[in-house]
Amino acid sequence: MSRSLDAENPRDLAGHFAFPGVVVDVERYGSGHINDTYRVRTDGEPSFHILQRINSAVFPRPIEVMENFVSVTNHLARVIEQSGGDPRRETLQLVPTCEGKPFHVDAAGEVWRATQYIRGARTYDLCENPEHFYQSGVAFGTFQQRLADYPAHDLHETIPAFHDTNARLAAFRQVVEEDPLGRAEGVREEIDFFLSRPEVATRFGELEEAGEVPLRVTHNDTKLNNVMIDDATGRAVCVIDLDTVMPGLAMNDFGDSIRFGASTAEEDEPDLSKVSCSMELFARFTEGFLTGTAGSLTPREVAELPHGAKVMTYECGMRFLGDYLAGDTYFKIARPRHNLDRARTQMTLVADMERKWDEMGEIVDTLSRKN
Ligand code: ADP
Ligand code: GN1
Ligand code: MG
Repeated sequence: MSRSLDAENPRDLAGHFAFPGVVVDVERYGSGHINDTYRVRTDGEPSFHILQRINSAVFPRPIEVMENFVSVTNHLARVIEQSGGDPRRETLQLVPTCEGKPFHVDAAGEVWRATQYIRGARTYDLCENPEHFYQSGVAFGTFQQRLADYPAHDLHETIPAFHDTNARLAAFRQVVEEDPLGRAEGVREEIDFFLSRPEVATRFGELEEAGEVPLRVTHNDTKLNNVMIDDATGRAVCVIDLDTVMPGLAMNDFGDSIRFGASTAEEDEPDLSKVSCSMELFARFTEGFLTGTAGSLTPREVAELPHGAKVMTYECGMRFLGDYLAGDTYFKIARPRHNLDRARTQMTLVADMERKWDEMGEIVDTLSRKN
């Protein structure tokens, strides 16, 4: 993604934050598609820290992102403390700047923040252990619970209409029509895959409008690699990547987790024969999510969970393909056609879910009776 030139490099930038000790090194970190993430090492205690530049092309008002971040993490810290947990490990917390501010604005106007590094834990781009996925379900469900009494109207909408799938379809139609790089001709089949399923795009907007499902404060980016899993215990420690915490639908948080974590291959796997939606992983996550949300979902929300998986996978695939057509301006890419590979895995998953539809419904139904 093109960016304005840095006036300062990440190492110099680290000097603006009140880390303990002197900065020893700064390295690129993680595999997120959006922000620039660095791990900073200092000679103090603790020695590791996370430094991030908020992607201003994706988040046009990064200061609002930071306002949300501060109030959501303060709220989470209070709730975690009240329930006897450790807020220093179970929620992200900001490391302030040397001037005591929550973020630093560099000479190019880019917004940087630092958080404590969650030690002894890691994120996974592919589920290696079904127990981890179960744990992530508990964590994302609990996350929703912990924010259940948060005043939603106080939150900024950091990306307007983020999971308005129908608006995403409209944007997709437009980029197909404009076809700025002439790439559409080579991917007709992929384009038709999304255009031929408009009912997937409209489903949740209609339910929401009819008042059949409630708006809640949700995470909205519930990939497995947005939850830290403890190396020693295999338990989920902390939900991260809070930039899209906004009012949203429970089914979307459920579904985004499934599209990423229940896949038998990584999101950008070029060999589609490796890609399918594992029913074992689907069931494990469902169990975790229902445990974490602890009876707070309405029967309609529970019944819509399989649709959540399909809608989110469809939406994400369409976003990847739209970005490929637009010239890869949104998601970071590491190779040509990277976004096309990502779009194809999502299509493969949608088609596989369509084949396994009855089974998905039965799993949710059975597990919801148990919980
Ligand atoms: P993006 O929005 O680009 O996905 P994330 O906030 O998810 O950025 O960070 C990218 C990766 O960096 C995460 O997947 C995780 O591996 C790592 N990471 C982020 N925050 C922390 C943290 N506080 N402690 C340890 N690792 C982190
Ligand atoms: C982005 O930031 P990251 O990598 O966790 C994207 C999500 C997509 C995801 C696809 C703000 O998530 O919406 O589902 O990539 N985040 C934003 O992997 O657009
Ligand atoms: Mg992330």
